[in-house]
Amino acid sequence: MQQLVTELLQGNRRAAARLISLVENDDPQKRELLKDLYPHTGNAYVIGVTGAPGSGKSSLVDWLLKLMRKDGLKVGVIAVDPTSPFSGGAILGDRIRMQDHALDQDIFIRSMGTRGSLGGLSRATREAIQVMDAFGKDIVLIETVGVGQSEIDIVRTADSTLVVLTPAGGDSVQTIKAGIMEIADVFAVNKSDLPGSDRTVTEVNMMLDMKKSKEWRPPVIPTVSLINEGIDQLWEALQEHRRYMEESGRLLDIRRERVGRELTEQVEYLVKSSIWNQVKEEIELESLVEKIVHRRQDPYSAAADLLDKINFYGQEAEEGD
Ligand SMILES: Nc1nc2c(ncn2[C@@H]2O[C@H](COP(=O)(O)OP(=O)(O)OP(=O)(O)O)[C@@H](O)[C@H]2O)c(=O)[nH]1
Ligand SMILES: [Mg+2]
Repeated sequence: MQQLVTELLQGNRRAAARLISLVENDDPQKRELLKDLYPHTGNAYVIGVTGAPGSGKSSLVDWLLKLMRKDGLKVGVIAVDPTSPFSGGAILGDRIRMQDHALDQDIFIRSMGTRGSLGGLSRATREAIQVMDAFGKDIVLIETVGVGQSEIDIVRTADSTLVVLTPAGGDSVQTIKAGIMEIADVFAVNKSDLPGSDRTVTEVNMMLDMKKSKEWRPPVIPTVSLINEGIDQLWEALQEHRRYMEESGRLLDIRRERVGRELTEQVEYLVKSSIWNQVKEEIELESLVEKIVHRRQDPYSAAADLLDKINFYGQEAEEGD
């Protein structure tokens, strides 16, 4: 296992792929591995890309990859699809023009679905980012389909978030989910070759102007990802947001919040698993459930008894001595 970490740090792609699979599958050795990786992380800047299905996220990512590579940046891409049962590399062929990048040693692309990521896609994504970070990527792009809370959780891991909209085509932009408006640092109005694009750009700008002024006002950039249109401006806007995050201290703030959440999560995880391991060793849970379901005991006192039995509160054990 230690070997895997060494190989990753040496730039071995197979080691990277294996490590991501291990975190995805919640392998028991995962914690140890992530611990060893941690000192080698902290360099990667994470950009989230989200938007409705088919809005053009992958084709935008594809163009952005080209510009990033031109700037000499090493890039990792994680395509997260909360609606897909697939993980690994297979489906990505369609999603991102792999053939263009497959031979590029400094690009690493990985897709993640719900299968395999036991215990949460957003957690698995976070850990995959750690692997790519330690692997030496300067930028990690996370593409995620905008379908609900899950993508918002995922995007909370990003340092900058790009939201991809398309011309409203009759619908008003007012229908854009409030949560999505809140998380955007940069907007792309993609498919700007289609009618209604100018109106969408104007409406989004108006919505943003109505908001209480924040320090950072998200720019709205029309793009056509079928051809290479607006992508330079988009990359420029993303870099500007990064500069803002770094110079204002916001980056450190959000990373501090994130580390705080992760620490809390870890503590809760450790406490929970240690309690349950003890409980399962000492108590027949099934018979307890039977008792409760037949009303011979209530769940409230049962839970309290349980903790008493493992001496959770640690008191009065030697009362008689
Ligand atoms: N007219 C037009 N079509 C586009 C443009 N960009 C992408 N498309 C088309 O929109 C479809 C979806 O593009 P993708 O880049 O796969 O979009 P996506 O958001 O990654 O899709 P999912 O990952 O499935 O949610 C494809 O058929 C593209 O050809 C554009 O600028 N204009
Ligand atoms: Mg896609």
